[in-house]
Amino acid sequence: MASESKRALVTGITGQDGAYLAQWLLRQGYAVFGLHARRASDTLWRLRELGVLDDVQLLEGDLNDLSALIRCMEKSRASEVYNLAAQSFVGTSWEQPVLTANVTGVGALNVLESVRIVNPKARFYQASTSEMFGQIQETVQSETTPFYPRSPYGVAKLYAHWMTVNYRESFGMHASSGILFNHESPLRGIEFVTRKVTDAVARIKQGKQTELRLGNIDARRDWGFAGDYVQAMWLMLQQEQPDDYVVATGTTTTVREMCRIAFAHVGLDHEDHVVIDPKFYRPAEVEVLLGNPAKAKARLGWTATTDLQTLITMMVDADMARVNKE
Ligand code: NAP
Ligand code: G4F
Repeated sequence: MASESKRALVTGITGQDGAYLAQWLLRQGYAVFGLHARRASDTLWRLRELGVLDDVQLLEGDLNDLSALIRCMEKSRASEVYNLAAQSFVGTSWEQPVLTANVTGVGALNVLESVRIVNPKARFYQASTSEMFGQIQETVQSETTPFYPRSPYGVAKLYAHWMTVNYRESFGMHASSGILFNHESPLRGIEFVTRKVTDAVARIKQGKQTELRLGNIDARRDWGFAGDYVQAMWLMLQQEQPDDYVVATGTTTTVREMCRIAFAHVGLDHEDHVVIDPKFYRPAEVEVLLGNPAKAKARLGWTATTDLQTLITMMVDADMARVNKE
């Protein structure tokens, strides 16, 4: 039995980070509750793949339904609340800006409100993002770098970020915000560029596809492994004082180089298969992101353990096995 102080509610538990965080919290002895939005198709595959589906308790609800969130807080009696749910795909945020604002922005406020109403002493984590830096104002981004979001997603996340800061300052809540740079894994959604590439590499290698259509491959990202990053979320809520932290590797790489690594792992040359398709260009691009994780290292004792080569080869191997099974 988990103690009363080790009860966690995770919104977005069916997503990439939600699944890894659930696994991590279960290993720490928590009773883990997850907000589960009703969908027509299966969204539980990640929890199943990590072998934790039967160990978490799913509670029905949506980020835009405050009454359901209040009920989840009451039922779970959570002492820690991790708000990971979001419309998280940047590209979609131009097609569905209002939905993105409602879910990714106001949805976070709903979670904060449910905590304030039911148990204001519960500790709260907000999944903020390096997308808030957007058109970067400093070469290396830290907690003090000014924000300049470049997408409806980035703008919505910035609203949620400042509401988290505001609830900390207004109500004395233990509310922390992790400004996480891109993090990936074999559980990454297929629409994000790393997984789109590793899935295509597996299909091309096994003769099921010939080309891979991409947008701006000169963009640079600071990519880490999601399994490492969820530990930083947990560490933030174990601190005496709430605060905001950049979580990153401190290395930036182009999409082009990431492709080269993925294709080379199975003996292919990316230049033989990658086709540039303007359809995948964004109305406003974030050209480069590079984080400084010094504060997370000094205060949380957290560092990224997985370099890009290791991460991408892990993802290609997982997709090779998946495609082979199809
Ligand atoms: P993800 O795989 O896209 O997962 C998003 C989760 O949100 C899913 O569980 C999804 O549920 C849920 N969700 C979406 N709309 C919802 C709604 N209206 N009500 C309730 N749940 C809803 O995202 P991720 O990569 O794990 O990222 C986790 C969080 O960190 C997100 O907030 C993301 O914006 C943020 N973030 C991610 C990164 C990164 O590189 N991965 C970096 C910085 C910040 P369904 O499965 O039912 O759709
Ligand atoms: O993989 P992406 O879609 O991730 P993006 O836009 O950086 O957002 C991810 O990381 C954020 C943290 O910085 C999170 F907050 C957010 O939720 C999400 O997890 O695109 C990465 C880069 C972009 O510059 C994009 O233009 O790859 C470029 N790219 C080039 N061709 C492509 C493609 N991206 C996608 N998704 N698909 C392409 O075909």
